[in-house]
Amino acid sequence: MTASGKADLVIVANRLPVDRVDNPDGTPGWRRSPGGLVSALEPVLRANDGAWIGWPGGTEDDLEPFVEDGMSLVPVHLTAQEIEEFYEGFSNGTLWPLYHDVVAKPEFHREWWDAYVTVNERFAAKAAEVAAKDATVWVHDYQLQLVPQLLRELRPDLRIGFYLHIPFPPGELFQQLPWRRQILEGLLGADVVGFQLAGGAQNFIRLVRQRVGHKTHRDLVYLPDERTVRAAAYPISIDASGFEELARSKAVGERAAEIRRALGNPSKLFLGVDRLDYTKGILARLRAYSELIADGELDVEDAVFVQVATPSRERVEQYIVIREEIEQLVGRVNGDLGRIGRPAISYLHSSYPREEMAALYRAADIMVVTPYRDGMNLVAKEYIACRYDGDGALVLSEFAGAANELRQAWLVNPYDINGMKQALLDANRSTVKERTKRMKAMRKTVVENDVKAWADSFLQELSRVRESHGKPLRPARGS
Ligand code: ADQ
Repeated sequence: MTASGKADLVIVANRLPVDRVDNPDGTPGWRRSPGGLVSALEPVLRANDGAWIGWPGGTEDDLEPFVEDGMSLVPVHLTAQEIEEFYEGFSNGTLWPLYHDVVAKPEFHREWWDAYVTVNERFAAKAAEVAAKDATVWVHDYQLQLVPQLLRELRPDLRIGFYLHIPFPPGELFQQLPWRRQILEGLLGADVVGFQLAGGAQNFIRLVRQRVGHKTHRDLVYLPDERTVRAAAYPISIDASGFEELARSKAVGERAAEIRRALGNPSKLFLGVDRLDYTKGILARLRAYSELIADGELDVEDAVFVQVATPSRERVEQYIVIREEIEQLVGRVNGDLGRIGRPAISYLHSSYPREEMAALYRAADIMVVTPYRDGMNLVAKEYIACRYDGDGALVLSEFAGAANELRQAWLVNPYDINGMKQALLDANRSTVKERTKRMKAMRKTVVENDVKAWADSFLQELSRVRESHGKPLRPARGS
């Protein structure tokens, strides 16, 4: 950010890339959140005097812009009622289930929509205030789909990009939304609308043609004011070399061995790692695994399933229900099938630092990722990045965006319990030769297409549109 408080690159996301912590002296402070998005965007942010606009979490309303870890951060305030109606309500009770194949029933409430509009207006106003003349603004995710259009009305000089991290649904589902047209028009305020998969981009283009009536050709939408909007796929990835480096470290290697020891040195360790969300298919995979034990195909004496579930959206009703269901299933399975010191499922409801995640990935023989629908799923890619030894098996849902790239995984349909049981067995019985062949191919994909390549390709596309408009982005040093 320049002395005038203006930035040439502005990231707009629901959350700021930092979490509130208490300093040792008791005063409140900030800690950088661990996500890959932050590490991908930080170098570009630095190279372009960038700023990041987002909600800091909580309801404090007196936070001024601040610098943390070299990043200029601009807080947007939410009231307790807005957290309920905009965040828990319209974002996570309406859009999240609607965009994930209605795995849970979306709720439509007019007051939630009103809060969504109000909060999107606040984010747009803040971005308009912070962006320098001809700056580039990159808006992220389903909570902020109205921001591109609102911002364009305030600041027609800007280059605006939007990226959706979750799937964009087929028209048959999207059309349930009472405010479908407003969302489509909101997104059309961007110059480039990015999706995880080509299918999402095509769904969007088709809906724009049918519902808004604009002309389209391939991945372009032609607007009456002569502007064009590009809608295309930019599959997100991870900091692959960072994860590999962690996994190779002595400390992580030792911790991986310690984890296996603590579990009684099983000959096979199955692992699931997810945000505790009903889209992730946690129940179905644990059911499939427990049936294999009940059938005598696996034995608790030499196999264990470790399921790590990060607490998430804990005040939303559907999340309270799924948590109870998982806990009941784990209790029942362990009660029925476990032995002393040998639970069938080791269940952890907790969040861990990256080092511990890398150690879990290193320790796991079979990584099980079975969402009913997932934009990408970074856990699958993180596991691959950590298996520098070339071993390890990935069982992956066809309905995760990652399945598009990781074709050599054991692909499953999470609705088909028998099919999942078979895939778990096949992965379990595979030879080292087969596993390393598959892993090698998947590692090539993940290493060559990391999160930096993702951010660069999106921003490059954005700087190509409206060539006459604005300054080109300065690439990060070393790229
Ligand atoms: P998520 O739904 O959150 O992301 P995912 O892509 O798997 O799903 O990312 C989860 C992240 O949280 C991973 O980086 C993982 O390491 C971390 N994590 C999970 N459990 C953890 C734990 N117990 N402790 C610490 N960290 C944990 C959304 C979309 C995805 C899309 C991403 C990025 O739903 O489809 O891949 O955004 O675009």
